[in-house]
Amino acid sequence: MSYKLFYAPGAASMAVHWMLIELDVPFETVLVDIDSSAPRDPEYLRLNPTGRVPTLVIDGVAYGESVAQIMMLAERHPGSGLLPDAGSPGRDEWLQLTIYIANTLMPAMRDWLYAAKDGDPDGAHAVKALAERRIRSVWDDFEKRLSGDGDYLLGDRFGTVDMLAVMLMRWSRHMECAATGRPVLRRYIDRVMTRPSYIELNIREGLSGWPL
Ligand SMILES: N[C@@H](CCC(=O)N[C@@H](CS)C(=O)NCC(=O)O)C(=O)O
Repeated sequence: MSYKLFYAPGAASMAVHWMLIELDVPFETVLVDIDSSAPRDPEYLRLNPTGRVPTLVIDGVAYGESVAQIMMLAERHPGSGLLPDAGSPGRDEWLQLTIYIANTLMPAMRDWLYAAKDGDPDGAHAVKALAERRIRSVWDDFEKRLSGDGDYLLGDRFGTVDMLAVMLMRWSRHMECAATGRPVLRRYIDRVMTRPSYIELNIREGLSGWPL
């Protein structure tokens, strides 16, 4: 299996990069400058017509969508322990939470971060306010999950949903609803960030300064 990840530091590629590190499989990375105002390289657009990151090339075939990429990696490496096995207790809950993150949290984050670029800049304030309301309701859900016995979103095992959640919590750092402002979420972030894979990810992506 060969993997090539097109990424930008701290972007939606972060969770996929983290997953590859957790799986401890060989992979290549290619940096994409998503902040440049120059048109995206046509070569890149051929791989991912949205021009966004991440793009994951698996055995020569390019795929977009970070959550789908994580699920593809999970399927290709069964027994990783990063998700409940097919047919095992907890698998349905894993699917539900993964889709909830992809359908509810990720679009709200995109709306907040790109309100003025994706839409009418005059309406950006209202879009961001609605996005923030949606993000708060997800944090409420995560808080409930983390107030039980388990240390992680799906109980006592770290997994794919935690990589997605922590990446997205990081994105909230400049929002009024920053995840770190909630003690239960802050303790969870502090727990996850001690993982060697997270430390390695931050080194490889040159990230620092979160959480403060
Ligand atoms: N739903 C996509 C969202 C990807 C996305 O929005 N990526 C952002 C970075 S976090 C990006 O590439 N932004 C640059 C742009 O929109 O031009 C995914 O999860 O892969």
